[in-house]
Amino acid sequence: MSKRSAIEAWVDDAARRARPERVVWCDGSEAEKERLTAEAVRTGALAPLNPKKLPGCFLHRSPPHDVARTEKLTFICTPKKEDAGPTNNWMDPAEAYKRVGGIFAGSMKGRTMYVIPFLMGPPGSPAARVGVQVTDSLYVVLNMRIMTRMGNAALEELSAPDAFTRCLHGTGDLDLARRFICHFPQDNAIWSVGSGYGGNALLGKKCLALRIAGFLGRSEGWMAEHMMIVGIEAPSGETHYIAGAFPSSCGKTNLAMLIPPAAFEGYKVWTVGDDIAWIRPGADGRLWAVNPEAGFFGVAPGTSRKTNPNAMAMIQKNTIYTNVLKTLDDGVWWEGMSDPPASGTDWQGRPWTSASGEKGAHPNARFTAPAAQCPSISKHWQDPAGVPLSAILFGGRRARLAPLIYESFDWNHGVFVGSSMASETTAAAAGQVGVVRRDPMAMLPFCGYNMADYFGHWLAMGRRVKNPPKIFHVNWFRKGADGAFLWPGYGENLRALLWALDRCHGKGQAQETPIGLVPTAKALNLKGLDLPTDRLEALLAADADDWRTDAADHAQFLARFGKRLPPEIRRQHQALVHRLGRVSTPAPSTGGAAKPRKKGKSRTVKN
Ligand code: GTP
Ligand code: SPV
Ligand code: MN
Repeated sequence: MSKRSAIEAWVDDAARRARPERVVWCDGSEAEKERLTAEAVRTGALAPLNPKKLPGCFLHRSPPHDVARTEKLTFICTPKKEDAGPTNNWMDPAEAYKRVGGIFAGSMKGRTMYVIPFLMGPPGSPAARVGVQVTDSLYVVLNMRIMTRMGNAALEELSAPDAFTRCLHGTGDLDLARRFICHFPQDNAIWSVGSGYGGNALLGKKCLALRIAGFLGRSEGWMAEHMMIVGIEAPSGETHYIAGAFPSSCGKTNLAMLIPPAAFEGYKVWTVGDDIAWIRPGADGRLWAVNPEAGFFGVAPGTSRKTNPNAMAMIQKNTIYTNVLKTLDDGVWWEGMSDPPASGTDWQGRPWTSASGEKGAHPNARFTAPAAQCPSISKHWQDPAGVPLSAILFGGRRARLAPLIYESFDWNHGVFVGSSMASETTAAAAGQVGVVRRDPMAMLPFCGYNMADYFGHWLAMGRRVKNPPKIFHVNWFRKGADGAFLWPGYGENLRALLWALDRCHGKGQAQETPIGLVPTAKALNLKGLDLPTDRLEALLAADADDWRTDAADHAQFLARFGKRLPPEIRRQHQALVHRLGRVSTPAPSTGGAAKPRKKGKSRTVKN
């Protein structure tokens, strides 16, 4: 069997189903990009932008009901429902193939089916994985070209004829009643119909690199995480790497590209990845991370020369903009980028004025840009071995409760902290925005199997490595009584990262509290930052009553997993309740209630 024959057979099968007028194999070349871009402009999938201001940049406008991931229509189709777990939508595989197959059948009549071989992970890396996606969307092809290594480069990496993830995508009619994003981990396959948007349609990203990869990683001993990866270079020239899991639209891209505040001269920050990390144990007993992607599909609103200058520099050329405002001179604009232009064309293609009070860009408007264009890109971003992790961060948007940063007591406690994550929902997914929901490890929408088993896998990984990274929790989004953010965020977040790295190196003062180790007021380097003492105190506070309430809610969440929840997570929960000094609720599931204890006196601990 030739290397390509299994792919060819699968593509033939897809074509027999969708019945396109023609099938075009993508090779990933520059000439092909030019040709497909011209075609996309001709058919209206892309609008040209000002070639002087934004060379090689184009604008795409999605239909208004296809502007975010649709989690309600995303399914894990394992033979047994319990293997998808209580936090995933489940569909029987036979039913899913039938339903999605029915919608897909004949859906490309008169259209072109593009075949996209793609590689996730650096070429030559043992971590890299090949996928093949078919699609009838040029927008998808051109995004996949930026976000993955597409074309011949991928075929060359195929280790065995059958070793590819089958990614079937059809735009369909975009009707929500006929939209399904289905994952078949046991078949290494993804079938997605009815959406042309981001994570629903660029199947290498969340579908393959998180849901399918996570499933594979569990049996193969590695992890697929919704994490950015950043390197912090000290003035000494030493670089340490940190991975961070924050839910969608909660700051990964910005943290990965941060520019140190003026007071931190000599520090450099290197971007390895902004959304996904594949993590495996190294021979040195540490965890090593690679970024499987080749580009950034970043949130536009809030991105400015002040908040994220690296991203702004990155997106001045060869960038696809999705659902932003078009200015009168064919430039782009979004809320938070700069003072608004007087008028323009909004994300839905309607005339817009700044006086209208309407949003010019969709809150989930995005840019797609090649990683190589990022000024802070790390020289190791394509290193086949990845980078060694000193620390892992969990974080989210929490107006209350969580301090700016705290350290977990050890790996298992850190896994428990990850399981406790919660965050205000954002425009990255369809549905209500701003409501707090549990989102363990920022993976609630992306875990391809039972999340109880996922917690178990995290615990097992800790046992497997001698020098696991330290685990921290961060919150850049705490608000004061006036509703304003207490912390300036963005580049200033480096101050928290440096405390975390201090802790990794046996330095940095911490206060032991029931929730973990919180920096002492003096331990954070606040040089050059005008932060009143009471604000700092508010940022670092962990209110016991709030935490008891949260622990009760977390218990309810964990109870959903029943007996499948690893006992260690239950034990950690009981220990937290115990430390909080009063039992406010029964412990999750069958576990007995913890003994009440007097609140321990806080003490300052050295590493
Ligand atoms: P996904 O691509 O959806 O996974 O998101 P992400 O985690 O990469 O989020 P991103 O960095 O794009 O940030 C999302 C939004 O949060 C943007 O509007 C940012 O401007 C804003 N943001 C990022 N970091 C901070 C911060 O430190 N403080 C505040 N206040 N806002 C921030
Ligand atoms: C997210 O929603 O977390 C994203 C964008 O990074 S998407 O590719 O749509 O998943
Ligand atoms: Mn994401």
